[in-house]
Amino acid sequence: MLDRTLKIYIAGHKGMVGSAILRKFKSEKFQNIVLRTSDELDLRNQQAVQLFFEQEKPDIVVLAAAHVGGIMANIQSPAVFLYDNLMIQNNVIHFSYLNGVRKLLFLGSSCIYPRLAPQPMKEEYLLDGKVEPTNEGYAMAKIAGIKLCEMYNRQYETDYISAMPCNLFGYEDNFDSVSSHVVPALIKKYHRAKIEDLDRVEVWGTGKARRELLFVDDLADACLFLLENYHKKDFINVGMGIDVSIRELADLISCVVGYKGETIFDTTKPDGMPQKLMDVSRLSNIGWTFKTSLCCGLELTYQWYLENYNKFENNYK
Ligand code: GFB
Repeated sequence: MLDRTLKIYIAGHKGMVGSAILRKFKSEKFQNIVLRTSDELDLRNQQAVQLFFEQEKPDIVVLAAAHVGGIMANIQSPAVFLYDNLMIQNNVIHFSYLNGVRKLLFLGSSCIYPRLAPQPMKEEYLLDGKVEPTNEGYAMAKIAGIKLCEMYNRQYETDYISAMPCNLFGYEDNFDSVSSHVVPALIKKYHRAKIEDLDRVEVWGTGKARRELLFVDDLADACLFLLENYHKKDFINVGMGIDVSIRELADLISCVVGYKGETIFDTTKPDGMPQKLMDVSRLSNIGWTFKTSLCCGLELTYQWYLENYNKFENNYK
């Protein structure tokens, strides 16, 4: 078990993933958590990151800071996804090493795998083929992050581990109509359609693409589990090992929201990767499995949206 007095820096604590990890660590009574907002510390800025690490000297680093977005955001600004993420992870990993960080957890994404990888995707399929073009910038950055951790471990004998979560959703997600991921986008669309009594909701793509979706608080639980139980090994998948089609997901979300109208599919919009289902046996073999079913996670997220939606929906108070 990790000593609760260790100094832990959670990079990216304002985002969906980082805030879930912060909640988890607080609930587990960690007493010495270091945080910086992106206004206080721009992780792309090498000198600022150097100074921060020299001053704070954390024992453990959780690298949840990243430039993230859904399929459309990735298509629109691939250079930003590649550049920002490379800069953030290079700075945080390198200055962690130079300042004696004992353990670092790097968070990636299932989009690192080849577009046409056999399903479910095992960790060893990395770099067996070309990645999905809609998220190439993000995937390349995350692959570089995995390799950076692996090579620092190899050359410097550090203990930097990488977790690759499947698609995530939950509290503090981004509900922007264009740049969000599918779950917040559909919660917002179905909720608006219910309130405005609209006949139909438009969902992007064919509805046939398949995604594995994990509630973000379960990911946070897995992160602590990995920090405590996984050492100096290859990267590891984190997910449920179950996927759904976007059509099934849309039906589930419309049901959770209580929308009674029709769903239509806009096939001019991209599907992205045809399927992203991970093999999670490496993780289950060491003793971790998910706790929140998809349906339950969607209900919790919709509840959170209703309680917080003035933040996103000033027109729908
Ligand atoms: O969540 P999403 O943007 O992520 O889209 P990706 C998942 C699927 O949902 C795609 C469909 O097939 C979308 O076409 N979809 C349907 C929608 N309606 C909507 C909608 O209104 N909004 C959105 N966003 N999707 C991202 C990557 O890929 O996933 C990132 O681009 C990252 O790099 C992230 O890996 C986890 O799974 O397609």
